[in-house]
Formats: sequence, C-alpha cells, structure tokens
Amino acid sequence: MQDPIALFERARAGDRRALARLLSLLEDDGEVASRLSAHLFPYTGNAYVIGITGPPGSGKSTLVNALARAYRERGETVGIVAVDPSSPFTGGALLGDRIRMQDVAGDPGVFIRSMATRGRLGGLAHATREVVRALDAVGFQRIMVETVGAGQVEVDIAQAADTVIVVQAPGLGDDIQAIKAGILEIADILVVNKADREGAAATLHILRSMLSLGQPAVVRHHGRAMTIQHVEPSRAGWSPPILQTVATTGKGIPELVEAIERHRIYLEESGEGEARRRRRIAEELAALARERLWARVVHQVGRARLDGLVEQLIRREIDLHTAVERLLKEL
Ligand SMILES: Nc1nc2c(ncn2[C@@H]2O[C@H](COP(=O)(O)OP(=O)(O)O)[C@@H](O)[C@H]2O)c(=O)[nH]1
Ligand SMILES: [Mg+2]
Repeated sequence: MQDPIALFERARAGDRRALARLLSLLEDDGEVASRLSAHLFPYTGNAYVIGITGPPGSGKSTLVNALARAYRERGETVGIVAVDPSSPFTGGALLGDRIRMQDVAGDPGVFIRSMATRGRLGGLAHATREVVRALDAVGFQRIMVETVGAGQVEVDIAQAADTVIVVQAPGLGDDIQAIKAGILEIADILVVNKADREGAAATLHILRSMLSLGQPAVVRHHGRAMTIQHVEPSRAGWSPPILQTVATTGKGIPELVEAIERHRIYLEESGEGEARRRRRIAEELAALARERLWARVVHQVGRARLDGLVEQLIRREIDLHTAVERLLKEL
C-alpha cells in the first residue's frame, strides 16, 4: 500500500489522483484514516466553508457551479463536496451533479468529490468533515458542501459550514412541510433559485413570512409596545437575507457572493465565527469520543453479553441505568 503521508505531500503539490486516493483512505475510516487525519490536522483551518442545502431539484448543483465560477474569477481555488445520502450508489443524482458542474469540472483550480452513504449513514457527517478538512489541508480556499436538506444528518453536515445557504425553488418548497424540517433555522442566507419560474414571488413571500416568525416581533400589550425575542442568541446581529437567483444564467450570483462576504465579515467581527468553530469542534470531539468508547465497550464486553443485557431489559429484569453501570464496571 502507498504511504499515506507521501500521498498527502503529493496531493498538496497539486496531484489530483493522489488527492482522490487520499480522500478514499479517509472515507474508509479505520486506523490509516486516523493517522492521516492526525497528520493533516495542523494544516487545516484556512478554508472558508460554505454549506448549500435544500430540496432535490432546487438547483443546488447549478448554483454551486455558478459560485465556483465566480470564485475562480477572483482567483480563488474551490473544493466541492456533493453529499447524497439518498443514493446508495455513485450513480444517478451524483452523476447529475457532475453534469451540472461540468463548467468547472475541467479546471485545475477546482476539485469535485461526490460522497454517497454506502450504507453507513451514521458516519456520513464525520466522513464529510474529514474530506472537507483534507481539501482545506491541501490548500483549497473555498469549500462548498452540497447536501439534500432532508434529515438530521444533512442538517448536521450543512451546519459544519461557516456560511449555510438554504436553497428553495418555486413549486418545490412551497409546501410548508418541506421547509419546516428545521432547515430554516440553520440558514445564514436564503436563496429562492429558479427566479425565472412562475411562482417565485409566492415562494419568496412564504419564506419571508416564515422567517419573520423567528425574528423579534413588536406586539402591543395593554396598549404598550413590547418586543418579543424569538431569535436564538447566536442569531442576534444577523438577519438572514433572502435572495433570488437564476443559477442557469448567473442572475443574482454577484449578489449572493456579496451576501456570503457580508456574512463572513459579520462572523469575524462579532466573534460568532470563533464561537461557532469552538462549538463545532467540541461537538465533534464528543461525538468521536462517544463512538470510540462504545466501540471499546462492544469489543471488551462482547456482543453476547450485550445481547444478554438487552434481553434482561426487555423482560424488565434490569433497568437502563443499572445496565450501563454494569457495562462500565466490566471495562
Ligand atoms: N429555469 C431554471 N432552471 C434551473 C435553475 N437552476 C437550476 N435549474 C435546473 O434545474 C434542474 C435541477 O438542478 P440541479 O442543480 O441538479 O438541482 P439540485 O438537485 O438541487 O442539485 C436542472 O435541470 C437545472 O438545469 C434556474 O435558476 N432556473
Ligand atoms: Mg445536486
């Protein structure tokens, strides 16, 4: 097997095949991945990460392509990670993503990585973060992570970004259910893409009114005006703008680039960026520690013993707390 550290050096020097191999090693998890991850960690923390999430077909990939072009024009290098948990194979949607991004696909300053779950949804968020860090470590300045905004894992992945863009499009996201799933709360910037389509104004209106519910509202109480704070503290000082774009023609893209820049400056000046990074790495540390500890429990105690405890729990012969205490004692 190739020396993973040498692979990293080659990837840093611009060898794209080495980079692809490197990412595969990281995705495979296990001992080599841990060693690699440890080795590249000191090189990370320089890229600006943008998460793009929203329903399938809203134009995320087309938007990513347009943004990548804009950043390339400014001389920045771009890493793109397309995550599709719904696709167990590297086919269908991911191939579509590549087609939508073909503008920038041949550009040496752009690297596109597609990720599918391959049946390990739990580890997808972690694997994506490792891949993003690797792209950061080899020097990509802007990293965009595209996810389908469907479930908790996708939300987790998007939230690992510095700026989170939530994309909606007329006719897709109008149904409140689709918008509600916690996705609006994580948006730093909202985009109504396909603004050339009928119904864009209606989508914009729905988003505006949904968003305003989360903003401080002035109400009258016993004749006096009172402000009700609904916003979470971290959101104070930043109201997510709602932009309209036509990703296929590039309309609205300069404004989107500008909004991302304003958000970046806001994060920096308010200290919120630092606070977010701190919170995120603490969460990742806890998640990884939990995973490792559990793996140790399974290894040392054994499946049979665990099955036995489950059996006792089912029969109510033992309670959860006692079961955990026993497991910990057996370590
Ligand atoms: N009319 C119109 N079509 C768009 C726009 N943006 C993307 N599309 C088309 O919508 C389809 C889905 O786009 P895609 O980027 O793959 O969406 P994703 O699933 O969210 O990544 C493609 O056929 C795009 O060409 C837009 O602004 N206007
Ligand atoms: Mg896509």
